Amino acid sequence: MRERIAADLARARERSRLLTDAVDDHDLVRQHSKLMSPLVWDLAHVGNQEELWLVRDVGGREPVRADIDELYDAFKHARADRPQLPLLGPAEARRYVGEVRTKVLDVLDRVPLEGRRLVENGFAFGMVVQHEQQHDETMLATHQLRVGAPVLDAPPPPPGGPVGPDEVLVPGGPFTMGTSTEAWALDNERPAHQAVTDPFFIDTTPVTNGAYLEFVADGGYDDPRWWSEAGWAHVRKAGLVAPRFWERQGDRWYRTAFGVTAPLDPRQPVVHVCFHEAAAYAKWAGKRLPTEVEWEKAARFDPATGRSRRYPWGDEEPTERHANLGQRHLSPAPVGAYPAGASPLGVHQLIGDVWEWTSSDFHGYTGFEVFPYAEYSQVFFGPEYKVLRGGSFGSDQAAVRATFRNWDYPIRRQIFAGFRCARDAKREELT
Ligand code: AVJ
Ligand code: FE
Repeated sequence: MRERIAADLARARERSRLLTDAVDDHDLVRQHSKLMSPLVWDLAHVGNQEELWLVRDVGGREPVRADIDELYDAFKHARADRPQLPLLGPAEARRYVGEVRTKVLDVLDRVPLEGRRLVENGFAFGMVVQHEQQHDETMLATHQLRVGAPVLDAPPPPPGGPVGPDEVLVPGGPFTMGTSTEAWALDNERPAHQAVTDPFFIDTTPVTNGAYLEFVADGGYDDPRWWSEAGWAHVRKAGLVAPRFWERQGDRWYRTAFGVTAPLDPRQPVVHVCFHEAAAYAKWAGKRLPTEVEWEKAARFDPATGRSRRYPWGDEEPTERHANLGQRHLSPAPVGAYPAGASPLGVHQLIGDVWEWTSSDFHGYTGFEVFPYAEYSQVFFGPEYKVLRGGSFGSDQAAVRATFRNWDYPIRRQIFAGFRCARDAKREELT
């Protein structure tokens, strides 16, 4: 287990380093969007959380820098205000995270991984790995918002392929949702419990750019019929006409990703849409967004055994054959690119590619217990946030599984979010 933890910590740090070494000091300290922190804040914040949990709490060691806790406490300063703080500069931040990591590797060598719930199965280390990987995805989103010459490079995703029918029927009835056994699952994924759905249809793939373009071309953004009241108010006020980073030149559409503008790929899942856009498209298509319960059932339920899997393809960890994860590619992959990652019912690309908006508000499951701190999940429970599932091409495999829950405001578009549609099954469609 220690080796695996050390490898996961190293992979996260390699990614953080790549994302922060890619730009010069000026781009590291400046704010690329009011929605995001300066990259140099993310870097030192990752180190500070690692220090708080692993050096001080788990390791019982002296603080490395007790004087900077306040600067890197996400609840003390809004993202928009962070550039004005007396932050560690690029060289200092790099030195700080390195010093913390050296101590953490020593703690990892010496501390018993049992006897205290926080360290059982390496949980605290797993939490810190996931935290760094989540910030690596946030930093990738900052890169997407940055204006200037491209600095990131990665091979294109694998080609698309056949995906079968447009939608599949998920049988009604109970299934096991959430987990009580996944070692590194976070508090909001717990506990395992029985959830029940009616039979429903869910799309085999995320909604593609090509399909979404039909909604745009049909005047979808100008027609209040498709939008909720809040969605319509937002689309008008914000002046939305298409997904973020789309641009029309004559009668052709282009998309800019990480500084590169290219013709829209009609087979790739749409990305950078807000919840309101997703819900409006679904209504226009005669469908709706899946609930979070439906999404998880489609992703985990194996009708042959009645069991819930860890991932759509089974219980094995993702490989590059299963899902587009880990920033291996800098875009979603075309639909059908991951046949090995499909669920037993034939639903593709649930994990990776794009986060998928669901219609559900973010709440704790029945039996939820804060662990180990309320500021990870509990303070966000309530109707202001919508749940997203499945991870994106920017998410690392340590920080996604079929029980993993993400959340954001329904107007946000900077995250790598798309969606798929669902609909109720009619009586005559049940076999
Ligand atoms: C789970 C992605 C919503 O970025 O706000 C990072 C993850 N929590 N540091 C976020 C997180 C604390 C969180 N999300
Ligand atoms: Fe954080």
